[in-house]
Amino acid sequence: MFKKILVANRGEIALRVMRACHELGIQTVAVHSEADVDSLHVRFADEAVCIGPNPPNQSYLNLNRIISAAEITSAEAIHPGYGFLSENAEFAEAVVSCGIGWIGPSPSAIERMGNKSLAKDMMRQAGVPVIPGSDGAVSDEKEALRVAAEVGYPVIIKAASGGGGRGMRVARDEQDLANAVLIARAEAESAFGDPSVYIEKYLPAPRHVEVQLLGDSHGTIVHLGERECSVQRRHQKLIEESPCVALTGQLREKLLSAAVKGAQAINYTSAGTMEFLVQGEEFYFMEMNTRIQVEHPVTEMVTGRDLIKEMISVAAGQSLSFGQKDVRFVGHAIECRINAEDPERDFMPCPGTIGFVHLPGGMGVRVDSHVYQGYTISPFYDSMIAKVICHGLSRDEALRRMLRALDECVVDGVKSTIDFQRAILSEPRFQSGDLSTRFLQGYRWDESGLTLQSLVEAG
Ligand code: MV4
Repeated sequence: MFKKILVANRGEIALRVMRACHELGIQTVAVHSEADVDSLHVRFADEAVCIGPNPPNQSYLNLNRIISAAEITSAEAIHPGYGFLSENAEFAEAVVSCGIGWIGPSPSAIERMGNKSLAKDMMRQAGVPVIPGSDGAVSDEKEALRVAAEVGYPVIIKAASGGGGRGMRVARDEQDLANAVLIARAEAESAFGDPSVYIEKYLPAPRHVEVQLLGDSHGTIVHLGERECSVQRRHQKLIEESPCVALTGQLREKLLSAAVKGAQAINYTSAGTMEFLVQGEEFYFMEMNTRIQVEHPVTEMVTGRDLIKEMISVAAGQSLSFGQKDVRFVGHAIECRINAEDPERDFMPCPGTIGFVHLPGGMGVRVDSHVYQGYTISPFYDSMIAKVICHGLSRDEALRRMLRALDECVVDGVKSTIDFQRAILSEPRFQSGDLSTRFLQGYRWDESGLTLQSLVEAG
Protein backbone atom coordinates (compact mmCIF):
# COMPACT_ATOMS: atom_id res chain seq x y z
CA MET A 1 0.00 0.00 0.00
CA PHE A 2 1.09 3.58 -0.62
CA LYS A 3 2.64 5.42 2.34
CA LYS A 4 2.09 8.91 0.96
CA ILE A 5 -0.47 10.30 -1.50
CA LEU A 6 -0.60 13.70 -3.15
CA VAL A 7 -4.11 15.07 -3.66
CA ALA A 8 -4.19 17.12 -6.87
CA ASN A 9 -7.32 19.07 -6.02
CA ARG A 10 -8.90 21.55 -3.61
CA GLY A 11 -12.17 22.10 -1.76
CA GLU A 12 -14.38 19.42 -0.33
CA ILE A 13 -13.10 16.61 -2.57
CA ALA A 14 -9.52 17.17 -1.41
CA LEU A 15 -10.76 16.77 2.18
CA ARG A 16 -12.76 13.69 1.20
CA VAL A 17 -9.69 12.00 -0.30
CA MET A 18 -7.44 12.96 2.64
CA ARG A 19 -9.96 11.56 5.13
CA ALA A 20 -9.82 8.19 3.35
CA CYS A 21 -6.00 8.31 3.30
CA HIS A 22 -5.76 9.06 6.99
CA GLU A 23 -8.13 6.21 7.86
CA LEU A 24 -5.87 3.93 5.81
CA GLY A 25 -2.75 5.21 7.64
CA ILE A 26 -1.49 7.00 4.52
CA GLN A 27 0.25 10.38 4.72
CA THR A 28 -1.11 13.19 2.56
CA VAL A 29 0.36 16.02 0.52
CA ALA A 30 -1.79 19.02 -0.44
CA VAL A 31 -1.08 21.22 -3.42
CA HIS A 32 -2.58 24.70 -3.42
CA SER A 33 -2.73 28.00 -5.25
CA GLU A 34 -1.75 31.26 -3.58
CA ALA A 35 -5.43 32.03 -2.84
CA ASP A 36 -5.89 28.69 -1.09
CA VAL A 37 -3.11 29.01 1.48
CA ASP A 38 -5.68 29.27 4.31
CA SER A 39 -7.84 26.44 2.96
CA LEU A 40 -8.78 23.40 4.99
CA HIS A 41 -7.18 21.00 2.51
CA VAL A 42 -3.83 22.59 3.32
CA ARG A 43 -4.44 22.14 7.05
CA PHE A 44 -5.74 18.59 6.72
CA ALA A 45 -2.61 17.49 4.84
CA ASP A 46 0.61 16.35 6.47
CA GLU A 47 2.53 18.49 3.96
CA ALA A 48 1.58 21.22 1.52
CA VAL A 49 3.18 22.67 -1.60
CA CYS A 50 2.20 25.98 -3.18
CA ILE A 51 2.03 25.34 -6.92
CA GLY A 52 1.29 28.81 -8.26
CA PRO A 53 -1.08 31.75 -8.69
CA ASN A 54 -4.87 31.60 -8.54
CA PRO A 55 -5.84 31.00 -12.17
CA PRO A 56 -6.32 27.22 -12.49
CA ASN A 57 -4.05 27.10 -15.57
CA GLN A 58 -1.15 28.19 -13.42
CA SER A 59 -1.84 25.87 -10.48
CA TYR A 60 -4.44 23.06 -10.31
CA LEU A 61 -4.22 22.51 -14.08
CA ASN A 62 -0.43 22.73 -14.26
CA LEU A 63 0.76 19.17 -14.91
CA ASN A 64 4.46 19.84 -14.39
CA ARG A 65 4.10 21.69 -11.12
CA ILE A 66 1.92 18.97 -9.64
CA ILE A 67 4.26 16.19 -10.70
CA SER A 68 7.22 18.19 -9.32
CA ALA A 69 5.38 18.59 -6.01
CA ALA A 70 4.93 14.80 -5.87
CA GLU A 71 8.63 14.28 -6.58
CA ILE A 72 9.81 16.84 -4.01
CA THR A 73 7.64 15.29 -1.29
CA SER A 74 8.26 11.66 -2.34
CA ALA A 75 4.54 11.04 -2.75
CA GLU A 76 4.03 7.56 -4.17
CA ALA A 77 0.69 8.22 -5.85
CA ILE A 78 -1.63 11.01 -6.99
CA HIS A 79 -5.42 11.19 -6.54
CA PRO A 80 -6.92 13.77 -8.91
CA GLY A 81 -10.41 14.14 -7.36
CA TYR A 82 -12.99 15.44 -9.88
CA GLY A 83 -12.69 18.28 -12.38
CA PHE A 84 -9.24 19.82 -13.01
CA LEU A 85 -6.90 17.07 -14.32
CA SER A 86 -9.05 14.09 -13.33
CA GLU A 87 -9.94 13.13 -16.92
CA ASN A 88 -6.75 14.32 -18.57
CA ALA A 89 -5.17 11.23 -20.18
CA GLU A 90 -1.94 13.10 -20.87
CA PHE A 91 -1.57 13.90 -17.16
CA ALA A 92 -2.35 10.32 -16.11
CA GLU A 93 0.24 9.10 -18.64
CA ALA A 94 2.87 11.58 -17.37
CA VAL A 95 2.23 10.54 -13.76
CA VAL A 96 2.66 6.86 -14.62
CA SER A 97 5.78 7.44 -16.71
CA CYS A 98 7.37 9.31 -13.79
CA GLY A 99 6.95 6.15 -11.72
CA ILE A 100 4.16 7.66 -9.61
CA GLY A 101 0.98 5.71 -8.92
CA TRP A 102 -2.16 7.01 -10.66
CA ILE A 103 -5.31 6.63 -8.56
CA GLY A 104 -7.74 6.36 -11.42
CA PRO A 105 -8.44 4.32 -14.54
CA SER A 106 -5.71 3.63 -17.10
CA PRO A 107 -4.70 6.57 -19.32
CA SER A 108 -6.01 4.64 -22.32
CA ALA A 109 -9.45 4.17 -20.72
CA ILE A 110 -9.58 7.91 -19.97
CA GLU A 111 -8.63 8.70 -23.54
CA ARG A 112 -11.04 6.25 -25.18
CA MET A 113 -14.02 7.27 -23.04
CA GLY A 114 -13.07 10.94 -23.54
CA ASN A 115 -14.01 10.57 -27.19
CA LYS A 116 -17.79 10.33 -26.76
CA SER A 117 -18.41 9.02 -30.25
CA LEU A 118 -15.75 6.29 -29.90
CA ALA A 119 -17.06 5.45 -26.41
CA LYS A 120 -20.53 4.98 -27.84
CA ASP A 121 -19.19 2.71 -30.60
CA MET A 122 -17.31 0.58 -28.10
CA MET A 123 -20.39 0.22 -25.91
CA ARG A 124 -22.57 -0.66 -28.90
CA GLN A 125 -20.05 -3.37 -29.82
CA ALA A 126 -20.14 -4.63 -26.23
CA GLY A 127 -23.90 -5.08 -26.53
CA VAL A 128 -24.89 -2.10 -24.39
CA PRO A 129 -27.99 -0.31 -25.75
CA VAL A 130 -27.05 3.06 -27.24
CA ILE A 131 -29.20 5.90 -28.59
CA PRO A 132 -29.98 5.28 -32.28
CA GLY A 133 -27.81 7.47 -34.50
CA SER A 134 -24.65 7.65 -36.57
CA ASP A 135 -21.96 4.96 -36.37
CA GLY A 136 -19.16 7.19 -35.17
CA ALA A 137 -18.65 10.73 -36.41
CA VAL A 138 -20.50 12.12 -39.45
CA SER A 139 -18.20 13.62 -42.05
CA ASP A 140 -20.58 15.66 -44.19
CA GLU A 141 -24.06 17.08 -44.59
CA LYS A 142 -25.20 14.26 -46.87
CA GLU A 143 -24.36 11.62 -44.29
CA ALA A 144 -26.04 13.70 -41.58
CA LEU A 145 -29.26 13.91 -43.64
CA ARG A 146 -29.20 10.16 -44.27
CA VAL A 147 -28.76 9.29 -40.55
CA ALA A 148 -31.42 11.80 -39.47
CA ALA A 149 -33.94 10.44 -41.99
CA GLU A 150 -33.22 6.93 -40.73
CA VAL A 151 -33.70 7.64 -36.98
CA GLY A 152 -36.34 10.36 -37.43
CA TYR A 153 -36.46 13.99 -36.29
CA PRO A 154 -35.75 15.70 -33.98
CA VAL A 155 -32.07 14.76 -33.81
CA ILE A 156 -29.26 16.03 -31.62
CA ILE A 157 -25.74 16.80 -32.86
CA LYS A 158 -23.02 16.28 -30.27
CA ALA A 159 -19.31 17.06 -30.26
CA ALA A 160 -17.21 13.88 -30.15
CA SER A 161 -14.76 15.58 -27.80
CA GLY A 162 -17.52 17.30 -25.81
CA GLY A 163 -19.51 15.75 -23.02
CA GLY A 164 -21.44 16.99 -20.04
CA GLY A 165 -23.74 18.97 -22.28
CA ARG A 166 -21.13 21.12 -24.03
CA GLY A 167 -21.30 21.40 -27.80
CA MET A 168 -24.81 20.07 -28.46
CA ARG A 169 -27.37 21.26 -30.98
CA VAL A 170 -30.92 20.06 -31.70
CA ALA A 171 -32.29 19.95 -35.27
CA ARG A 172 -36.07 19.72 -35.68
CA ASP A 173 -36.19 19.06 -39.41
CA GLU A 174 -34.16 18.81 -42.63
CA GLN A 175 -34.03 22.59 -42.98
CA ASP A 176 -32.50 22.89 -39.51
CA LEU A 177 -29.99 20.12 -39.97
CA ALA A 178 -27.38 21.43 -42.41
CA ASN A 179 -27.03 24.64 -40.48
CA ALA A 180 -26.97 22.85 -37.11
CA VAL A 181 -24.18 20.54 -38.28
CA LEU A 182 -22.12 23.51 -39.51
CA ILE A 183 -22.56 25.44 -36.27
CA ALA A 184 -21.92 22.36 -34.11
CA ARG A 185 -18.70 21.61 -36.00
CA ALA A 186 -17.45 25.19 -35.68
CA GLU A 187 -18.29 25.26 -31.96
CA ALA A 188 -16.63 21.90 -31.40
CA GLU A 189 -13.49 23.03 -33.23
CA SER A 190 -13.16 26.21 -31.18
CA ALA A 191 -14.11 24.65 -27.81
CA PHE A 192 -12.28 21.31 -28.05
CA GLY A 193 -9.90 21.66 -31.01
CA ASP A 194 -11.79 18.81 -32.67
CA PRO A 195 -14.63 19.48 -35.15
CA SER A 196 -15.95 15.87 -35.13
CA VAL A 197 -19.63 15.55 -34.35
CA TYR A 198 -22.04 12.63 -34.21
CA ILE A 199 -25.80 12.47 -34.50
CA GLU A 200 -28.46 10.71 -32.52
CA LYS A 201 -32.21 10.70 -32.11
CA TYR A 202 -33.26 13.43 -29.69
CA LEU A 203 -35.22 12.13 -26.70
CA PRO A 204 -37.65 14.84 -25.54
CA ALA A 205 -37.77 14.28 -21.77
CA PRO A 206 -35.54 11.44 -20.58
CA ARG A 207 -34.24 10.78 -17.08
CA HIS A 208 -30.52 10.95 -16.44
CA VAL A 209 -29.60 7.78 -14.56
CA GLU A 210 -26.00 6.78 -13.95
CA VAL A 211 -24.39 3.60 -12.66
CA GLN A 212 -21.49 3.59 -10.20
CA LEU A 213 -18.81 1.10 -11.16
CA LEU A 214 -15.63 -0.12 -9.50
CA GLY A 215 -13.00 -2.32 -11.10
CA ASP A 216 -9.71 -3.76 -9.89
CA SER A 217 -6.62 -4.86 -11.81
CA HIS A 218 -7.53 -8.53 -11.34
CA GLY A 219 -10.54 -8.38 -13.64
CA THR A 220 -13.30 -7.91 -11.08
CA ILE A 221 -15.93 -5.28 -11.85
CA VAL A 222 -18.87 -4.51 -9.59
CA HIS A 223 -21.68 -1.98 -9.72
CA LEU A 224 -22.91 -0.06 -6.69
CA GLY A 225 -26.34 0.70 -8.00
CA GLU A 226 -27.59 3.78 -9.79
CA ARG A 227 -28.11 7.46 -9.13
CA GLU A 228 -30.95 9.56 -10.52
CA CYS A 229 -29.50 12.95 -11.54
CA SER A 230 -32.28 14.47 -13.64
CA VAL A 231 -32.68 17.60 -11.52
CA GLN A 232 -30.08 19.85 -13.06
CA ARG A 233 -29.77 23.33 -14.49
CA ARG A 234 -27.59 24.09 -17.49
CA HIS A 235 -25.94 20.71 -17.08
CA GLN A 236 -25.08 21.43 -13.45
CA LYS A 237 -26.66 18.81 -11.21
CA LEU A 238 -28.52 20.19 -8.22
CA ILE A 239 -30.05 17.12 -6.60
CA GLU A 240 -29.06 13.46 -6.90
CA GLU A 241 -30.58 10.39 -5.33
CA SER A 242 -30.30 6.64 -5.12
CA PRO A 243 -32.11 4.46 -5.95
CA CYS A 244 -33.95 5.84 -9.00
CA VAL A 245 -37.70 5.49 -8.42
CA ALA A 246 -38.33 4.85 -12.13
CA LEU A 247 -36.33 1.62 -12.21
CA THR A 248 -38.78 -1.08 -11.29
CA GLY A 249 -38.77 -4.80 -11.76
CA GLN A 250 -36.38 -6.15 -14.37
CA LEU A 251 -35.39 -2.75 -15.75
CA ARG A 252 -32.97 -1.97 -12.92
CA GLU A 253 -31.25 -5.36 -13.21
CA LYS A 254 -30.96 -4.95 -16.99
CA LEU A 255 -29.47 -1.46 -16.70
CA LEU A 256 -26.98 -2.42 -13.99
CA SER A 257 -25.80 -5.54 -15.77
CA ALA A 258 -25.44 -3.65 -19.07
CA ALA A 259 -23.18 -1.15 -17.29
CA VAL A 260 -21.02 -3.93 -15.83
CA LYS A 261 -20.84 -5.64 -19.24
CA GLY A 262 -19.73 -2.35 -20.84
CA ALA A 263 -17.03 -1.79 -18.22
CA GLN A 264 -15.81 -5.37 -18.62
CA ALA A 265 -15.49 -4.86 -22.38
CA ILE A 266 -12.90 -2.12 -21.81
CA ASN A 267 -11.19 -3.84 -18.82
CA TYR A 268 -12.09 -0.85 -16.70
CA THR A 269 -10.28 -0.30 -13.41
CA SER A 270 -10.92 2.20 -10.57
CA ALA A 271 -14.16 4.12 -9.96
CA GLY A 272 -16.19 5.16 -12.97
CA THR A 273 -19.73 6.15 -13.88
CA MET A 274 -21.77 5.09 -16.87
CA GLU A 275 -24.42 7.65 -17.76
CA PHE A 276 -27.69 6.53 -19.32
CA LEU A 277 -30.80 8.24 -20.60
CA VAL A 278 -33.93 6.40 -19.48
CA GLN A 279 -37.25 6.84 -21.26
CA GLY A 280 -40.12 4.61 -20.24
CA GLU A 281 -38.87 1.04 -20.29
CA GLU A 282 -35.89 1.88 -22.53
CA PHE A 283 -32.40 2.87 -21.46
CA TYR A 284 -29.48 4.01 -23.58
CA PHE A 285 -25.78 4.49 -22.84
CA MET A 286 -24.80 8.16 -23.20
CA GLU A 287 -21.25 8.59 -21.94
CA MET A 288 -18.81 7.32 -19.33
CA ASN A 289 -17.08 9.46 -16.72
CA THR A 290 -13.67 8.11 -15.81
CA ARG A 291 -13.39 9.80 -12.41
CA ILE A 292 -14.94 9.90 -8.96
CA GLN A 293 -17.99 12.15 -9.13
CA VAL A 294 -19.33 14.93 -6.94
CA GLU A 295 -22.42 12.86 -6.08
CA HIS A 296 -20.56 9.67 -5.02
CA PRO A 297 -21.66 10.04 -1.34
CA VAL A 298 -25.23 9.15 -2.33
CA THR A 299 -23.95 5.72 -3.33
CA GLU A 300 -21.76 5.46 -0.23
CA MET A 301 -24.76 6.08 1.99
CA VAL A 302 -26.95 3.36 0.50
CA THR A 303 -24.14 0.78 0.22
CA GLY A 304 -21.91 1.63 3.21
CA ARG A 305 -18.87 1.23 0.90
CA ASP A 306 -16.05 3.78 0.80
CA LEU A 307 -15.42 4.49 -2.89
CA ILE A 308 -12.24 6.49 -2.30
CA LYS A 309 -10.64 3.78 -0.20
CA GLU A 310 -11.43 1.24 -2.91
CA MET A 311 -9.90 3.54 -5.57
CA ILE A 312 -6.72 3.77 -3.51
CA SER A 313 -6.38 0.07 -2.80
CA VAL A 314 -7.07 -1.03 -6.37
CA ALA A 315 -4.51 1.54 -7.61
CA ALA A 316 -2.02 -0.16 -5.26
CA GLY A 317 -2.76 -3.46 -7.00
CA GLN A 318 -5.05 -4.95 -4.36
CA SER A 319 -8.33 -6.71 -5.11
CA LEU A 320 -11.63 -4.98 -4.38
CA SER A 321 -12.46 -5.55 -0.71
CA PHE A 322 -15.87 -7.04 -1.62
CA GLY A 323 -17.67 -8.78 -4.45
CA GLN A 324 -21.01 -8.07 -6.14
CA LYS A 325 -22.84 -10.49 -3.84
CA ASP A 326 -21.60 -8.60 -0.77
CA VAL A 327 -23.19 -5.32 -1.86
CA ARG A 328 -26.43 -4.61 0.02
CA PHE A 329 -28.57 -1.60 -0.77
CA VAL A 330 -30.20 -0.09 2.30
CA GLY A 331 -32.80 2.66 2.14
CA HIS A 332 -32.61 5.84 0.11
CA ALA A 333 -30.17 8.76 -0.07
CA ILE A 334 -30.55 12.26 -1.50
CA GLU A 335 -27.87 14.89 -2.05
CA CYS A 336 -28.35 18.64 -2.39
CA ARG A 337 -25.48 20.74 -3.67
CA ILE A 338 -25.41 24.07 -1.87
CA ASN A 339 -23.79 26.70 -4.09
CA ALA A 340 -22.79 30.30 -3.48
CA GLU A 341 -25.04 31.51 -6.29
CA ASP A 342 -27.95 33.91 -6.50
CA PRO A 343 -31.06 32.15 -7.88
CA GLU A 344 -32.68 35.57 -8.35
CA ARG A 345 -29.87 36.68 -10.67
CA ASP A 346 -29.79 33.66 -12.96
CA PHE A 347 -27.61 31.70 -10.55
CA MET A 348 -24.74 34.14 -10.84
CA PRO A 349 -21.82 32.96 -8.68
CA CYS A 350 -21.49 35.00 -5.48
CA PRO A 351 -17.95 34.77 -4.17
CA GLY A 352 -17.31 36.43 -0.84
CA THR A 353 -16.48 35.86 2.79
CA ILE A 354 -18.68 33.61 4.87
CA GLY A 355 -19.89 35.04 8.17
CA PHE A 356 -21.69 32.82 10.62
CA VAL A 357 -22.09 29.30 9.26
CA HIS A 358 -23.96 26.35 10.67
CA LEU A 359 -24.10 23.12 8.71
CA PRO A 360 -26.65 20.45 9.64
CA GLY A 361 -26.05 17.20 11.48
CA GLY A 362 -27.95 14.49 13.28
CA MET A 363 -29.05 11.03 12.32
CA GLY A 364 -28.66 10.10 8.67
CA VAL A 365 -27.08 13.41 7.67
CA ARG A 366 -23.67 13.72 6.01
CA VAL A 367 -22.13 17.06 5.10
CA ASP A 368 -19.07 17.24 2.84
CA SER A 369 -17.75 20.78 2.90
CA HIS A 370 -14.54 22.78 3.11
CA VAL A 371 -16.01 26.04 4.40
CA TYR A 372 -15.75 27.63 7.84
CA GLN A 373 -16.65 30.96 9.42
CA GLY A 374 -14.41 33.61 7.86
CA TYR A 375 -13.59 31.49 4.78
CA THR A 376 -13.57 33.39 1.50
CA ILE A 377 -15.11 31.76 -1.56
CA SER A 378 -12.79 32.65 -4.42
CA PRO A 379 -14.10 33.74 -7.83
CA PHE A 380 -11.42 31.56 -9.44
CA TYR A 381 -13.00 28.21 -8.56
CA ASP A 382 -16.41 26.60 -8.49
CA SER A 383 -18.94 28.02 -6.11
CA MET A 384 -20.00 24.91 -4.21
CA ILE A 385 -20.27 25.56 -0.46
CA ALA A 386 -21.36 22.15 0.73
CA LYS A 387 -22.97 18.88 -0.20
CA VAL A 388 -25.71 17.79 2.18
CA ILE A 389 -26.53 14.11 1.88
CA CYS A 390 -29.43 12.56 3.79
CA HIS A 391 -30.19 8.89 4.22
CA GLY A 392 -33.47 7.32 5.29
CA LEU A 393 -35.06 3.90 5.26
CA SER A 394 -37.50 5.15 2.61
CA ARG A 395 -37.41 7.95 0.02
CA ASP A 396 -39.98 9.79 2.07
CA GLU A 397 -37.84 9.64 5.20
CA ALA A 398 -34.72 10.78 3.29
CA LEU A 399 -36.71 13.65 1.79
CA ARG A 400 -38.15 14.84 5.09
CA ARG A 401 -34.72 14.54 6.64
CA MET A 402 -33.28 16.70 3.86
CA LEU A 403 -35.94 19.37 4.39
CA ARG A 404 -35.11 19.31 8.10
CA ALA A 405 -31.35 19.50 7.38
CA LEU A 406 -31.77 22.43 4.97
CA ASP A 407 -33.84 24.20 7.64
CA GLU A 408 -30.85 23.94 9.97
CA CYS A 409 -28.43 25.41 7.42
CA VAL A 410 -27.16 28.93 8.01
CA VAL A 411 -24.62 30.43 5.62
CA ASP A 412 -24.29 34.18 6.26
CA GLY A 413 -22.39 36.57 4.04
CA VAL A 414 -23.05 35.06 0.61
CA LYS A 415 -26.15 34.26 -1.43
CA SER A 416 -26.87 30.56 -1.60
CA THR A 417 -29.14 28.03 -3.27
CA ILE A 418 -30.52 26.68 0.04
CA ASP A 419 -34.00 28.19 -0.33
CA PHE A 420 -34.16 27.11 -3.96
CA GLN A 421 -33.28 23.52 -3.02
CA ARG A 422 -35.90 23.54 -0.27
CA ALA A 423 -38.53 24.77 -2.74
CA ILE A 424 -37.73 21.97 -5.20
CA LEU A 425 -37.94 19.33 -2.48
CA SER A 426 -41.34 20.71 -1.45
CA GLU A 427 -42.79 20.38 -4.96
CA PRO A 428 -45.40 17.65 -5.41
CA ARG A 429 -43.78 16.66 -8.72
CA PHE A 430 -40.43 16.15 -7.04
CA GLN A 431 -42.04 14.34 -4.13
CA SER A 432 -43.85 11.95 -6.43
CA GLY A 433 -40.61 11.25 -8.32
CA ASP A 434 -41.96 12.68 -11.59
CA LEU A 435 -38.52 13.70 -12.88
CA SER A 436 -36.84 14.30 -16.22
CA THR A 437 -33.95 16.38 -17.51
CA ARG A 438 -36.57 19.05 -18.27
CA PHE A 439 -37.86 19.13 -14.70
CA LEU A 440 -36.64 22.65 -13.85
CA GLN A 441 -37.81 24.09 -17.17
CA GLY A 442 -41.34 23.79 -15.85
CA TYR A 443 -40.70 26.22 -13.01
CA ARG A 444 -39.95 29.88 -12.51
CA TRP A 445 -38.06 31.23 -9.50
CA ASP A 446 -38.50 34.77 -8.24
CA GLU A 447 -38.90 36.63 -4.94
CA SER A 448 -42.17 34.79 -4.29
CA GLY A 449 -40.42 31.42 -4.62
CA LEU A 450 -40.82 28.54 -7.03
CA THR A 451 -43.93 28.58 -9.22
CA LEU A 452 -45.11 26.07 -11.80
CA GLN A 453 -45.30 27.83 -15.14
CA SER A 454 -47.47 26.77 -18.02
CA LEU A 455 -45.87 24.55 -20.65
CA VAL A 456 -46.43 27.30 -23.22
CA GLU A 457 -44.24 29.69 -21.22
CA ALA A 458 -41.63 26.99 -20.67
CA GLY A 459 -41.34 26.51 -24.43
C1 MV4 B 1 -29.41 13.90 -25.08
C2 MV4 B 1 -30.68 14.35 -24.71
C3 MV4 B 1 -31.75 13.89 -25.43
N1 MV4 B 1 -31.56 13.04 -26.47
N2 MV4 B 1 -29.27 13.05 -26.11
C4 MV4 B 1 -26.95 16.58 -21.99
C5 MV4 B 1 -25.65 16.26 -21.37
C6 MV4 B 1 -24.93 15.45 -22.35
N3 MV4 B 1 -24.15 14.46 -21.70
C7 MV4 B 1 -26.00 14.84 -23.20
N4 MV4 B 1 -27.22 15.51 -22.86
C8 MV4 B 1 -28.39 15.16 -23.43
N5 MV4 B 1 -28.31 14.29 -24.44
C9 MV4 B 1 -30.33 12.65 -26.79
N6 MV4 B 1 -30.16 11.81 -27.81
C10 MV4 B 1 -30.79 15.22 -23.65
C11 MV4 B 1 -29.65 15.65 -23.01
C12 MV4 B 1 -29.85 16.55 -21.91
C13 MV4 B 1 -29.53 16.18 -20.61
C14 MV4 B 1 -28.98 14.94 -20.28
C15 MV4 B 1 -28.69 14.60 -18.99
C16 MV4 B 1 -28.94 15.50 -17.97
C17 MV4 B 1 -29.47 16.72 -18.26
C18 MV4 B 1 -29.78 17.08 -19.56
C19 MV4 B 1 -30.33 18.33 -19.83
C20 MV4 B 1 -30.62 18.67 -21.11
C21 MV4 B 1 -30.36 17.78 -22.15
